[in-house]
Amino acid sequence: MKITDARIIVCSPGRNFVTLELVTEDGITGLGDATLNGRELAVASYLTEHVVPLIIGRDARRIEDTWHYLYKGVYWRRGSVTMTSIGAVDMALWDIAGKSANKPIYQLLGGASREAVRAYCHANGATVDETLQSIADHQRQGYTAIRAQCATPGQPDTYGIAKGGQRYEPAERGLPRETLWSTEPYLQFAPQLFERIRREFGPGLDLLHDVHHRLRPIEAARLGRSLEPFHLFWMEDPVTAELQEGFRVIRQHTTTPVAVGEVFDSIFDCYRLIQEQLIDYLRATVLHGGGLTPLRKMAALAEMYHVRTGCHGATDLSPVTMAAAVHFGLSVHNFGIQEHMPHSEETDRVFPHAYSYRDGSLYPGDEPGLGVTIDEALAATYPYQRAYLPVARLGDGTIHSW
Ligand code: EZ4
Ligand code: CO
Repeated sequence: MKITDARIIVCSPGRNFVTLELVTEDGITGLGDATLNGRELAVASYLTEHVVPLIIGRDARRIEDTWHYLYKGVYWRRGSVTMTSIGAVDMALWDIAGKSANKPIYQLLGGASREAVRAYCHANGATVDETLQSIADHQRQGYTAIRAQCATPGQPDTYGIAKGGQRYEPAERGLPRETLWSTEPYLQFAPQLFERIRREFGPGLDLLHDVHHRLRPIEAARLGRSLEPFHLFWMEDPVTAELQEGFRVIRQHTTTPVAVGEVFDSIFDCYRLIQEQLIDYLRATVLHGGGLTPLRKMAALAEMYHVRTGCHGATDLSPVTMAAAVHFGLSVHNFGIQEHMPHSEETDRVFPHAYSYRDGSLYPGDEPGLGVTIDEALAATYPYQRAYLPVARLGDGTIHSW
């Protein structure tokens, strides 16, 4: 089953997406998401110039072989642009495998390990009252696990806060916005926020929180310890994982569970964190982690060490990646939870999909493959628009992790 055609579709229905479409000699098409937020065209060009010529004529059934061909064959291994490109090809090949077997992909991954993929949503607010209101609204939509973010008083640019009732979307058109970050007020405020939330909503609700890589290890240890009375489901990205030893410092001081990995691009980013049991949830995505092929291996390693999956599911991953995450989460034994940030209506119209949300969970639907298509005519009405994630500075002007 030879691959005869490969196309890269760039569109911007509210935000930018890059999509790879592979076509086989018998006319089966497979879709792969290739979106790298803020660096979209680098992946589009990598695929067009360097990957498409390599995969035309290859057997679409040889998924594992193609993955290693692209991973080892590049010589310059890893890196987000390379791994996002390989992830897109891998996703598209699994889509083709599912369609040619006439089965949803989770049926090729060992079948369903559970009835549904539990999802958590985002509740955020410029004030504590707004965050409490947002949690209540999301509970009414059926969510039983909610990520809570709130602007630190006096710091309107705190990560994760939407503008004027809109949905939170970090990338903005034009050049990067500069935001201001201050650690100490945040460390004092975060436990006050979760104290209020527990008081209002009781012990039953699962609460998550994203630190977004902004702390140093000992600061993260202090945060984790100060949040212990409110028993979070997880504290996400407390420090950057470039310094893996940082997680040891956190672990020495707190029992608050730790999640990390939305920027990981291979098992080499996390094998020590897993084997030393320094984390509890692995957030690598099917896309930026290099595809379903390597994600299954990461999950298998994590399973041995009681680490569960909690895949990134922000809106900068297209519905193609969301579908892959739902099939993966339904099948993998050590699934923990799936992030769910619903896409805009514009995005859902461009990418009609079989997966759906109901009562706090995601369901893959019955379509063969990933169950996602792209309306190319509609996509063409939304041309690419340059957009960047913000950057952060400290009060004295020093650049900080955003
Ligand atoms: O800021 O995906 O947990 N979710 C997140 C996201 C990230 C964006 C960056 O592109 O941290 O909102
Ligand atoms: Co995050």
